[in-house]
Amino acid sequence: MSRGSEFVVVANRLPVDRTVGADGTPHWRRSPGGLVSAIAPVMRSRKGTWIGWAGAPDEELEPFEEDGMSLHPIAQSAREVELYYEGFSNATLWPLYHDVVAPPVYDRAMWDVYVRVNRRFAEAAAKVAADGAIVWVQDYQLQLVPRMLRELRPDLRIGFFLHIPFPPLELFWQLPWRRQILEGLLGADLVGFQLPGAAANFVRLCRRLLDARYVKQDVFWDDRVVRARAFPISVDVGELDDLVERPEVRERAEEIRSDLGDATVLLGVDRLDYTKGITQRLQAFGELFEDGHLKPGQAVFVQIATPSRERVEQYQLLREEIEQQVGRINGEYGELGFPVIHYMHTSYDRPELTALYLAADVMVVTPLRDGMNLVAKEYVACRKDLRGALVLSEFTGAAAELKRGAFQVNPYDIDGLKDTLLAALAAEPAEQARRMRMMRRRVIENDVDRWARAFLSELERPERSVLARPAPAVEG
Ligand code: GDG
Repeated sequence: MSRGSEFVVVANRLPVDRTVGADGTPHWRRSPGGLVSAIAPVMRSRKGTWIGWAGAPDEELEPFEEDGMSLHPIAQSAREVELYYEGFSNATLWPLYHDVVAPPVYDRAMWDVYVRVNRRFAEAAAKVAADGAIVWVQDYQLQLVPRMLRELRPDLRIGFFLHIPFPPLELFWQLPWRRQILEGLLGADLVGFQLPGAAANFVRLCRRLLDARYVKQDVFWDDRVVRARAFPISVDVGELDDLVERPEVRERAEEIRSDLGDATVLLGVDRLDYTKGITQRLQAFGELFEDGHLKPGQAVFVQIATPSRERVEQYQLLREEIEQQVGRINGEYGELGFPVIHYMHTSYDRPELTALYLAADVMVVTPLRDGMNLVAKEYVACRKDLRGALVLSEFTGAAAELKRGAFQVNPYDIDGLKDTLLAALAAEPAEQARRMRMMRRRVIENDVDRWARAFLSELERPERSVLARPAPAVEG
């Protein structure tokens, strides 16, 4: 492949999903979600290439064009998927970076394969990038790529964005490969995080673990300046606006409501993940019936749990736990044909999801830790009618922006969660509107397009040579 692209995105997954048409022929379809729609226009205008895995193991695919984007598939064997993706990414890094809410697995074979697969991504990026190109690496699966790529192609401008939290020093310290991960990230010119606190955690670690010098959020490393900055990600407000305006989506929302009777509708939408606090919210909801605060028929909880990482043991255990819990609560408080919890372990298309947002009186978002949480912002973006209430965990990135309008909650505090659910259920339309207006202002101002532009303009901002600067003092 010739060195051609001025702009390269490196992500674990390609931005397309394979679908099979009615005649049995496979097609690619652009993946839903804000990240892809924010980056797609930049890809088109800059002759971009997206490097990623197509989603099926043991498959060698040639580069191809789809939806105006050049796509460069990276092959992974079934064993690599098991050790790099399900293993090191999702059984080690994911729990470690989310406050160890599940115990991380530290396994040397997983680490070795993580290194090997990261190198494959870095080599592919080194091949496709034009001289001086911008390369934007995404997320925790690829933290070694910035350094590996810089060694291969020092001419490139490399950015990295972490979609999940970055843990405090005290937790990161557990990682047997802590130094390698940190040095991997320091290969970038700009390391982006969801929140300023995560950027601060990173800079503090660079100082304590690597003895790196820094000034504010600039780390001096290898005769370069590595900038650590926060760029809170958001949703595609325009896309959601179009969906909300569709008559069939509005009709579907009405239909969902009438199917649920006169009950007030609480909604949860999450990947089935132990970080999302699903069991805590269902426990609180169940106890409201036990205590007599709610009567069957008065409120229903619709919980969509999208299947996720189903081969990782912790996820299998969680699924069993939630299904037992739902069965127990419905067995206790449901009535024939009227369960109090409607639990769906499946994924829906965007119009159906939008109809659910429009049908919900209270959106319940209770993660134990979450980098941002786009579901909370999607709900707000859809409620142009200024109705509905958002219950939002303090431990989400979204809480930083939405805290004034949301009903904030600590999901570990079940009594507090119950009180907050009751307060949200009791909010009058005028209060709902006042809160929703505040939240909408933030979400509309800072949509995902603005996020992508902010990151890229910071990445492209020229840096004076570190050698031309006065020697920075060691702070902290
Ligand atoms: C990671 C970080 C950060 C969910 N169910 C269905 C469906 N979804 C969509 C939602 C939303 C997305 O998936 C989930 O995004 P979240 O932000 O809520 O959570 P993670 O998947 O954990 O995402 C997170 C994010 O990256 C971005 O940086 O905010 O903190 O953990 O868009 O609507 N979409 C469809 N059907 C479903 O059933 N189509």
